[in-house]
Parts: sequence; C-alpha cells; structure tokens
Amino acid sequence: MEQASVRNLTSQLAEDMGWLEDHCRRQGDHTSQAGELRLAEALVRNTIGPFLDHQPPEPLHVAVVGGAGVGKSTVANMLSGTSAAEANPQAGFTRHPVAYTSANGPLSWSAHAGFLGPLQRLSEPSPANLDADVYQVRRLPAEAETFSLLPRFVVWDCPDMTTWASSGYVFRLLEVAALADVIVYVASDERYNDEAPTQFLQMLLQAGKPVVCCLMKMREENAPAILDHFQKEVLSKVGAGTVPCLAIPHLTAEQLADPVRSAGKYRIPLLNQITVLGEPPEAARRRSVRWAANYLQTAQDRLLGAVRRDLAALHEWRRVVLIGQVEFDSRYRREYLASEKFERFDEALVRLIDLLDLPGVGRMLSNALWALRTPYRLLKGWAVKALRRPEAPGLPERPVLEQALAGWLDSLRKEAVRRAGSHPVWAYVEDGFNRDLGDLARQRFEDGLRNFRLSQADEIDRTARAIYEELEKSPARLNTLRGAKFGLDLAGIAGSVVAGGINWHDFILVPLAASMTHQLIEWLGKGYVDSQREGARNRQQNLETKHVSGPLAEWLAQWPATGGSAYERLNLALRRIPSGIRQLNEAVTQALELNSH
Ligand SMILES: Nc1nc2c(ncn2[C@@H]2O[C@H](COP(=O)(O)OP(=O)(O)O)[C@@H](O)[C@H]2O)c(=O)[nH]1
Ligand SMILES: [Mg+2]
Repeated sequence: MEQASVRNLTSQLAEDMGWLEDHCRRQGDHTSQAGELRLAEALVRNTIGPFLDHQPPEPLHVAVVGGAGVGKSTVANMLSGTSAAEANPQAGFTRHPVAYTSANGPLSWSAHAGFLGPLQRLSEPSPANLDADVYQVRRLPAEAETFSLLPRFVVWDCPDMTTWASSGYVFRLLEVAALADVIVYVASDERYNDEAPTQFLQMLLQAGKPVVCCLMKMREENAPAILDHFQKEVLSKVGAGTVPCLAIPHLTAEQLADPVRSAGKYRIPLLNQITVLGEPPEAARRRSVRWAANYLQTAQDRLLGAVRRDLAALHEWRRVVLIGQVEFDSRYRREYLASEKFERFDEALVRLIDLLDLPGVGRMLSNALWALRTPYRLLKGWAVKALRRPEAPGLPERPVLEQALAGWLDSLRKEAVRRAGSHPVWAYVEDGFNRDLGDLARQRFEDGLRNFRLSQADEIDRTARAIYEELEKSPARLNTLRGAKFGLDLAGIAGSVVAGGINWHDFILVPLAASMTHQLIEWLGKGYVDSQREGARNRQQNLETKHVSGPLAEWLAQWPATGGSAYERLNLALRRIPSGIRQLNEAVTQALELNSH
C-alpha cells in the first residue's frame, strides 16, 4: 500500500473510532465501551500508524499504570533512576501523562502525525497535576541512564485508573497505554482488588500488552502470601496466563528518596523483567504491532456492539414507519380504489361492443338485428334502472390520501412520544415533529402525488384504450369475432324459426334470440373489461406505492440518519470501520513480512 494511503487509512479509522467513542460517552451509559474504543483508536494512531510509517523501534515505551495513590510515581522513579516524578500523598495527583527520557535520546517518536491523538505536548515544564488534555516530556540528565531503562525506553508516569466516568483523565491514560510496548501495573496491598483498575488491566491484557505487576507497600513478611492472593484473586480472574509479579514491600523514607542506591534489591529485578520483554527492540515492537492489529480484529464486534442499541432503535423506527405505510396503502384501497369506477373503462366497453358489429353490408343486417332487439333493450333499460342499488359515492382521491397521510404521521408522532424515554432516537424523532418533520413529510407527499398523477392519467388511458385498440389493430381477429357474433345472431334467429315454424311467435322469439346473443356478447365483453378494470385498480395501487407511500416511507425511515445528524455519522462510521480494520490488518501483515526478510 502507498504511504499516503496508509496514512489516510490510519487517520480515517482513528477518526471514525474517535467519533464512536465520543458518541458512547455522550450517551452516558456505556463509558467502558468508550474506553475500549479509545484504546483501539489509540492503538491505530500510536502503535500501528508509526510502524507502518517506518518509525524505528527504539525507544520502546513503558507505561506505569494503576489505581490512585498505589505508588505509580514511586515506581516510575525506580525505572528512570531518578526522583523526577512527583510522588505525592494526594491521591489522583498526576493528571496527565509525563514521559521521562534521556537527555541524549531522540525525540522524533513524538513527531509522528496524530501521536497521542487529542493530547497536546506541553512546551513549558509544568507540574504533573495540570488537568488538561496534554502530555509532557521531561528529559533527564545523562547520569540517569547508568542505572535505569533509559535511553532504550521512554518511561511514562500516568494518571490514575480510577473510574470510567472520572473527569476525563482516564482517557489520557489509555492513549499512553496503547502506545506502550510494556505495561507496569502497580497495585498496593490495600487496594489491589479495586474494580476499575482490574477492568483496565483485563482490557490491556486482551489487547496483548505484556504486563509486569508490582505489588506495593506490604510488610515484607506478608509479600509471598499477598503475591499468591493477587495471582488467585485478580490475575486468574482476568484470564492472565503468566504475568510476572513482583513485591516491593513498604520502603523507608530513605529508600524513597534515593531508589537507585537504596532500593536496588527491588529495583533490579523489576528492571530485569522489563528489559527481557524489550529484547531485542525490533521484535518487541513487531509484537506490539501484531497484537494491536489482532486486537482490532477480534474486538471489532464488541467495539461496534457499543452502538448496537442505536442500530436496534433505528431499525425499530423503520419498522414502525413501514407498518404505517401498510395502513396508508390499505386505506387508499378501501376508501378510494374499491369504489372507483374508472369511467374510461365503461366507454371502452361501449366501443368494444360497437366494434363487434359488422361494417358495410353487414351493417344493414346489424341494424336489422338492432331493431329486432328494441323490445329487449327497452325492457333491459327499465330493469337496470329499477334494480340498480344506489351506490355510495366514492370519495375523491386527494382527500382520501391526505387523511391517510395525516393518520400515518399522527401514529408516528404518538409512537415517538411514547418511546422517547427508551432511546434517544425516539426523542430525536419527537423533537423533529415538534419542529418541521411533519411539514417536510407533507412536502415529500405532494411531490410524490404529482409524479403519481402524471403516471396515473397515462396508465388508465392506455389500459382502457388497449381494450379496443388491440382488436382494431388485428383485423383478422376482429373479423373472426364479428363473424362469430353475427353467426350466433343468425343461429339464434334461425333456431327460433326452425323450432316454431314461421308464424306470429317469431315476432317474439326472433327478437328474443337476437337480444340473448347480444347480451351474451355484452357479458363476455363486460367480464373482460371488468377484469381489465381490476387489473388497472391493482396497477394504480402499485403506482401509488411506487410514487407516494414508498418514497415517503423510505424518506421517513432514513430521516434520523440524515441532515448531518449523529445517526448519519454513526452509519458512516459503521460502514467504514470494518473495512478499515481489514485493510489495516493486511497492511500490517505485509509490512511485518517485508521486515522479517
Ligand atoms: N513510606 C512509603 N511510602 C510510599 C511507598 N510507596 C509509595 N509511598 C507514598 O505513597 C504516596 C503515593 O505514592 P505515589 O507514587 O505518588 O502514588 P501514585 O499516586 O500511584 O503515583 C506518596 O506519598 C509516596 O511517597 C512506600 O513503599 N513506602
Ligand atoms: Mg503519581
């Protein structure tokens, strides 16, 4: 992959995850997922990004983490061989990450674009309790190198792991934890089982970070028991396989003041553990990168799971919209289409019947037959009038559609109000209705209606015309039908003459036969036209769905995720993250292979 596209990929992925993280935090109820997302995005920008950008493996990074007041700064001092970190009895003193590096070491590692994400590097030295999204780098005198991890490692003293909700500095710590090639997890005897730090520890282990544990401040004689207890009660529960654990019993004031000379007994084994994990640096860094990429892949579902509730709510909204659409369509059918006659079809029927009469000489015969049918026609006209049930006049189309729309929008609004407490999507929709969602929907409806009208006029006309045009266009078929009808007429007349001989009965039977054959033809024609009419009704329903209710339903269902809303951004992030993770994994695999040759 090209260098530029690798950079785009990492920054896009980190940005999308960052957006999800903020989204989770805004929702308030899944801050631990926000924490995982933060770790994931920080792995992308602080570990994978620089590696793909060919950053050299040295210096490695070691981060000292743990609960409040457990002795992190004290341990950081042991690692850096100084007392530069402010060990402070006040819990939560360290509010932003502080890096300790050798005066001679390179600083280019901090120059990578996006390094530590939102944390700005402080240019002026400041106390560690400055509470802001910053980090600082303290360069230690060269002598510190003699008895410490410097310059091979940068030592990071971090803010406390207290609670997920704590005023935001937990996220600063995660930024550095993601960067680290080695984690030193510090716990003190009185609080090594605290819930939040244990969760953090578990998360770091899941992310494949090599961890060394330091248990602090116990009485020397209690150390073995406490180490044992910690293994059983904490490490085995978080699924940690073999995590090296060291005890650093309560130090004297003198040891605290000068850990290099006075506390070597505890310090040297700790330095050894970390050095082993960083040897050789290339391998250590490659392992960090491999694990980071694996973690993204395996934790993906859980990471995106944080927003599953949002997706479920959006899905539910869509379902409710579609239920409304079904009701809208069936109201249109019930209240309008079912009673609509489509008069064009009656005209078409008349023309169809007319067509079946013979032209030319045949016309005269037809006229004669027509005359013969006069008594029947008069009788029928009278009967039809007498028997016709008064029909309920159908409502005009527009008011029916308008009422159906009002009903639809009303039910959506009620549903939104009812569910507003269950998920912010519903509150968002309710708010939309309080503003202009109803008006916007009505505008959409009008647009749809206009398109519907255009296609509809055309459609009915065409179907009705097709009824007789088709026949007109095929003279052979027309003539066959005409012949058949005429034949029927004659047969009927001849039949009645034969049956009764020629006498006065014929004045009744012949017109009756002519009328009956005509009625038969009319019925056949009417059946045909009626089936065409029903077909037209169905097509009209489909056109309505296609132009009016369908587009409107789609628009309404999408509405919460459009117009720059949070849900629009959410959808975008959800689309991009999985493919981003896959591509990043491919790039990592490729780069690791290249590197190993
Ligand atoms: N006497 C004594 N005090 C300690 C020991 N470890 C830490 N402390 C003190 O406990 C307090 C908190 O330690 P610190 O390293 O600042 O903890 P942090 O908040 O985790 O960075 C400081 O006042 C330290 O001096 C120890 O082994 N012996
Ligand atoms: Mg501290």
